[in-house]
Amino acid sequence: MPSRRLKGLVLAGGKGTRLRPLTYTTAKQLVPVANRPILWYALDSLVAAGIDDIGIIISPETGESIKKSVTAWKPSGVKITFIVQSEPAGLAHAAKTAEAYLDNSAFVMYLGDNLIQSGLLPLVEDFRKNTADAQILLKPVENPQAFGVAELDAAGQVIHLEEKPKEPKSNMALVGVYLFTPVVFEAIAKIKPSPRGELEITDAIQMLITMGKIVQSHPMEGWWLDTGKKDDLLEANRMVLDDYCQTNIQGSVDSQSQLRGEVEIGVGTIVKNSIIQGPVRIAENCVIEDAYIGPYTSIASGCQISKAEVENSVFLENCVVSGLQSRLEQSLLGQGCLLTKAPGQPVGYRLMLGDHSVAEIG
Ligand code: TTP
Repeated sequence: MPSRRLKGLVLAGGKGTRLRPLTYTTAKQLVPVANRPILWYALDSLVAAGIDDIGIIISPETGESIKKSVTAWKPSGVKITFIVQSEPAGLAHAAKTAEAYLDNSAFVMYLGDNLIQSGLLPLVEDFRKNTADAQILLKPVENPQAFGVAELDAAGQVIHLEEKPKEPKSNMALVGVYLFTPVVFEAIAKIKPSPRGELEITDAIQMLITMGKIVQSHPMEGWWLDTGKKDDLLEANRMVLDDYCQTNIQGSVDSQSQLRGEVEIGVGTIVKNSIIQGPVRIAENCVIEDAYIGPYTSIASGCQISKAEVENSVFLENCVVSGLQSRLEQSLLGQGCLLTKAPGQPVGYRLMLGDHSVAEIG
């Protein structure tokens, strides 16, 4: 049997409501993890699995910024096609929007805000050669109510799937990477929007099972993170720094400073009288002075941190953090945030937060 042609489909549209206020100005797939946009990890993963024809679903609102970022990522030899989804009407709707691009090819659908540790190559190779109509990845989770959940029979076959069930029949969640043949479009044509108004991919896969199609499932090795919320994003940042951060000092570090563990410092960054305890990634043109930067912190370019302690956090570009009384931890700062000591002797907190900002103050 000849092996199947396989394209990639990355979903980078959607609303990103759970990452507001960042997603008022940034597509959620472009929020960085260890100083690289989340989306780049999905693209890398597809390319590493031998897929060189990739469609990317974009929304009218954030599509241009996704295009710009993909141009900055793009390795040679990969064909990229952008497909606009007019409204975020669900994962199955996004797949349907790409039907013409996919042109009867089997495909790997990858949620652009998901990160997985293990390589996709064995899975993709297997799917190229076998006769399954779809292949899904499953992973045990602690809170199955928040995911698409699979019920398996004694032999491990998927017998039923449900999106965000109130009473989950198992703790096996559907990972955000799926392999489909074009028969999935027949299933999508038969499903109706869910109570939240979306065409759910879980319902489409359930429909494939109802139609008597072969849906194979595989347990997933390694970590999988859906970065849709702040704490998940910080967790992804921890995992990626643990796996990939390697000491590389391109900026300048004075003799009063100490670097411990794996620390990356970008070109033009100046570190003075500070302790940096890796794994930590600091991008270009930052100034770190009289500061402690603790493990699992990623700092994007142009940030200035002085007289402050920071740990387990992600800063986007051009943040200024100085004169903090307590350690800043588990924090996600958007571009250009200013966090400084109030002048004089303040008696309370002084905040200017964007809509849907979150401040947990001790
Ligand atoms: P979700 O995280 O399920 O949805 P969302 O982006 O709307 O986020 P939120 O729930 O916080 O409002 O989406 C998973 C991925 O799929 C993400 O990269 C966005 C993308 N997506 C689309 O491309 N089109 C869609 O219609 C939807 C719902 C999501």
